[in-house]
Amino acid sequence: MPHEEIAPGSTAAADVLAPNHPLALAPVGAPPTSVDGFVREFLHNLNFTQGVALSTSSANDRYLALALTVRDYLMARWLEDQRRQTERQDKGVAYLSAEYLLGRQLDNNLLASRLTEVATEALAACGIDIDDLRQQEVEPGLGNGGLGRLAACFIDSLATMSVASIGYGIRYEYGIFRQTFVDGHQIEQPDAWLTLGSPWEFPHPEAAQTICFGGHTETYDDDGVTRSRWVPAWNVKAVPYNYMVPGYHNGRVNTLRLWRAVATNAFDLRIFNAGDYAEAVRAQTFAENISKVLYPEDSTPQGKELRLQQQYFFVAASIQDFFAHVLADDYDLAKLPDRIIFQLNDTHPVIAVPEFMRVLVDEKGMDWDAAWAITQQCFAYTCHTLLPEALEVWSVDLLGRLLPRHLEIIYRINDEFLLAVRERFGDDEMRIRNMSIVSDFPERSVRMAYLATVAGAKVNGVAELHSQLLRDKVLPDFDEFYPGKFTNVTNGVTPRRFIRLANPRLADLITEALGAGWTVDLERLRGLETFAEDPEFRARFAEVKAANKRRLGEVLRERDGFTVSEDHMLDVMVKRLHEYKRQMLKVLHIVTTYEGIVSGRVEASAVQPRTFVFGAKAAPGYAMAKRIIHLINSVGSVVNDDPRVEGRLKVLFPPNYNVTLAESVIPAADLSEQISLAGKEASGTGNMKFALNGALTIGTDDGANVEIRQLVGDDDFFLFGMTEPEVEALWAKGYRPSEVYQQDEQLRRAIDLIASGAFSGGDRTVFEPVVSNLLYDDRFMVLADYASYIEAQHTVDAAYADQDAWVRSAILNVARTGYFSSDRSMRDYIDRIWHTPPSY
Ligand code: 26W
Repeated sequence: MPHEEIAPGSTAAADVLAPNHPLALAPVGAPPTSVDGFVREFLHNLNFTQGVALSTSSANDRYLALALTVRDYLMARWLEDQRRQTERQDKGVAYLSAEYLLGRQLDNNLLASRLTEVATEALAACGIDIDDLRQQEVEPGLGNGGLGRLAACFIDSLATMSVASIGYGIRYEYGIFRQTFVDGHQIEQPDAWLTLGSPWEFPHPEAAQTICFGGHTETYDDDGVTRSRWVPAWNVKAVPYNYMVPGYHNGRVNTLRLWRAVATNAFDLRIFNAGDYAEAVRAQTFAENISKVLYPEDSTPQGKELRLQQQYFFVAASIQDFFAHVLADDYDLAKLPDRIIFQLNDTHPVIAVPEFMRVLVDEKGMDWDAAWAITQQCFAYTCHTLLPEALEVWSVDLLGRLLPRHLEIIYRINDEFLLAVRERFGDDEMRIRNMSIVSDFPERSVRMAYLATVAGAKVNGVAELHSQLLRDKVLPDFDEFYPGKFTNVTNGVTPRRFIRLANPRLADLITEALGAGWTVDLERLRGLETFAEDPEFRARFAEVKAANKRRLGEVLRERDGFTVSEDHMLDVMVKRLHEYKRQMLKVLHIVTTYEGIVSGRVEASAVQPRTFVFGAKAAPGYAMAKRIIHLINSVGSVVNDDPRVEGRLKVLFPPNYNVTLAESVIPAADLSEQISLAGKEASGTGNMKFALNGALTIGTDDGANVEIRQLVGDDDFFLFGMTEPEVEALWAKGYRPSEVYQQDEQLRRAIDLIASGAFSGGDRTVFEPVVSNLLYDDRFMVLADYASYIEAQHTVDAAYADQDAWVRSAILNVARTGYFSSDRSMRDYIDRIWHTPPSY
């Protein structure tokens, strides 16, 4: 029977709730409330916040009331941690990131606060299936891919490890676009994630900061000292929205602070009264555009003014916030490096460096040299790419218009840096040109990665190979000039979201085998190695995988009308669509297998039944990536409709791959495709999620694949393709893809089939650009690695035929990849970069 609605209670005024109040600080270690208590709070929120009765409430009302209830149980801890962070003035981390790809919050927050069971039962008592409410939540997709998801994993780990830290970013009104397919083509729709209300955020308009832009600079005499100041032309308000970041079962709640842009003067009343409404709200529209939408470009910067506005907007707000609300008023500025380290998540927040200098020198009156010495200890920089086209530069012209004082500061930093380079290496003009932060070609511009490298106390890549290539290929002169500055921190993923939440069956099986505790000490998964030898455990592990496939089947049926065959190998490639990641190589494998069967050359029964699953968004302006999406969909239609391969081959490409879908797809996968050209994928983090969920990897020697293979071992990893030095050697020798095509009959058949129009209703023009790109350009050496890839896929087929051995391998993958917990990444950042004190 559903409970009755309840009447409002009364509370006495106090700073924090009385200790016996149901929402007051509960001891860590037990659920903070009973089922009855939860029912009462839930109905209270439904009645008094949503303003509806249970009987008339919508699913969204119920979801919101549930979210508020969970939130309430985290609140006392959050207030406590906020109080402690301002009280204790020891060193903390400010993570500066333009992206946080958070995924749904409800389940994570239930898990962190031990409320999952209590809430499930409480809702059941009200006649509600909690699963229906989970589906209500639109995930905050405030990121593009790997970099944004990494930031989300890191803040989860920081909270779980009780590290004093705060995440700063942008509260985009529209996150990454929603992808749909029309006739196989990608169509982008705006992601209006806030429409039905966002119960996880706490706006604080009273704590808004003013952020200035434009104008000019001038010098003035300050008691005999010549000083500079910035006279800006316009400004906007940055309003903070706080989000709870609960640690896992440790009673800790950190903060993520995202900034929203609003107009300083909502509108000009004079114009409004004169009747020109459009003109009156123009300023407002202009200001609010700054946090309106996430740039969907991944790895190819669009030198757009609005993007630079976004970057400066959020870092300037964060630095002001730090000085105004985090740092004690009487704090000795000379000791700033003992108090704060700003971690720069790629170059997007690097404009924080001149902003910090401007605040110290122009506003706090500090001497330049002292300020620079401090700044160089207060920042560290993580690089997430090796693609030259992804290294951000800003034109001097634009910087001068938007941030004139910052440009001056950058020039001075560069002048002094180049002077020091001359002192060390002599007048080697070539080297000076190569190292200059300000470059002259193709137009006068600022190389943000160089600025970050000069300013940062440390510079890190995101996997061993990547960090090595960063030192050897991208920034060799800097490595020589700054010995000890470069380091590595291999990426990681949070086991809370990507094992516990995404794969509860596996989580339970692991707990049964190893006991509790592995979720926060993932190296304990090693203990599963012995279980891999136990036939009964293998059977149970196989049953978990099978159940996950069934669940994925349900999700995809509901979402897209797809059917997933349980007896198929699930071969999965999910990641952004980019040529360097080589979805085309996967397509060639599918077409080769298909062509082999339909031509009669290969016996269908000789091929393991496989379902190929893709998930990928293409940047809206990336024409080749969109064509490849169209090709995948077209190959899928033909293959799925062809009775000759029925029951053998299937291609599924659910649209709008996001964190929520990842949580269903990854636990169901048998084979993980990590097939980038060696030297191109900085790390990859999907690769880690798959291995930890018991998929075997087919992969190149690239990014973190290298470390995964080292840990897992060659017997349980399908390696193929050239190594990075081999790639370099082939370029040096001269790479002619058309020759590879001529010499490999199987490859020729696959490419010819695409070129023939077999996947485009006989129209040969549709995929002609894809084909000629492969034959005559092939920047990512798809054809060069083709033969090796196909051979490795044969090995996969043979291995899959022995199910028991496959399952053993899968268990060993889980057992040996505990290293890839983002908790370990955080420990490495603390030891190698941040040197923050033990947590409290
Ligand atoms: C628009 C400019 C731009 C440039 C670079 C946008 C986004 C980027 C990112 C650096 C791209 C990115 O997400 N990189 C990925 O970062 C992950 C986390 O470290 C790595 O695992 C991936 O290998 C890397 O591609």
